[in-house]
Amino acid sequence: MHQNETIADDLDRAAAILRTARNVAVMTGAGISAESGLATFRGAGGLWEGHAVEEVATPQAFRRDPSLVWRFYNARRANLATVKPNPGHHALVTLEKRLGEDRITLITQNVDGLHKAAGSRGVLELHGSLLRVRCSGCGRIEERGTESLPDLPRCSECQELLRPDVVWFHEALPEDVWQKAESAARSCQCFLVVGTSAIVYPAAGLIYLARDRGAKVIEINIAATEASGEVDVSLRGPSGTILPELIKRME
Ligand code: BV8
Ligand code: ZN
Repeated sequence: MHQNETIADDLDRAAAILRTARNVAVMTGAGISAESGLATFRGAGGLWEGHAVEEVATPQAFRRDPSLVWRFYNARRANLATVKPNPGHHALVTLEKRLGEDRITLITQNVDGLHKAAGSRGVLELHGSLLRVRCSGCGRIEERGTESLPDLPRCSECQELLRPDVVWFHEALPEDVWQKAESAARSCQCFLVVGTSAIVYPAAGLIYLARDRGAKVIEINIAATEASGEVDVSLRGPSGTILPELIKRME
């Protein structure tokens, strides 16, 4: 059995699982945006100017050196202005149209806003979004897109420091978003996990929650991950190719 025969068989098995599932939950990570040109966290060693992401994306780092943290985020926001969704994002929009919004829940760990840009509705952004800022004083949230911000942007209402509206390490995820993601993982028959190393919790825990509640788990990734040993079907390849192929086989 040579390579692409097994891929074809696995794609057919995955398509059959998707076709028969009443409810589908999809969870994506940085890998789905890699083909849009956005660096993943652990692919490039997760480093930015020599800093580990876990060092910069924390409340402590922001308290210690807010302009360093803003330089990190402004660089990513500026880069975001130059990228667009890829066929993987668009395939998930097609899947949502095929299943209907009440039968699919799209959960993402990404903060790049590319699922919404592609047209996905009701995206659960577990870790927030680079396109929004939040006031560290009065808590106001503003959509600022990728417009360039000063190194130390301040709130127009209370003059306190603004921060990116993302969930940093050692911060709790937004309660309402987490609850919806958890209940989607509990009640789905198919959990499709795309482009994540399954290292970051509590997001990665959704994979095992779904499996333990009887869902079939399909993984799309270019490499093996922490979760690969626990999935029902593992589709090895770039999501920009695999996802459109998978959706096509659902016809
Ligand atoms: C919290 C926003 C407690 C910021 C991010 C157990 C329980 C709870 C917490 C923990 C726990 N164990 C450890 C923790 C602490 C920590 C954690 O998980 N640490 C890890 C490093 C071990 N978790 C937390 O701190 C969380 N907070 O639980 O607080 C608490 C609870 C209550 C009250 C108060 C406090 C918060 C976690 C969120 C952190 N914020 N991002 C920002 O982005 O700047 S996480 C960051 O990593 C990104 O959001 C990213 O999405 C996420 C996960 O990374 P991946 O998306 O998987 O990306 P990665 O590069 O790792 O992998 C890419 C994959 O794609 C690879 O597998 C690659 O093979 C694949 N790929 C590449 N190209 C392609 C591809 N696949 C397909 N096609 C391709 N073309
Ligand atoms: Zn304010």
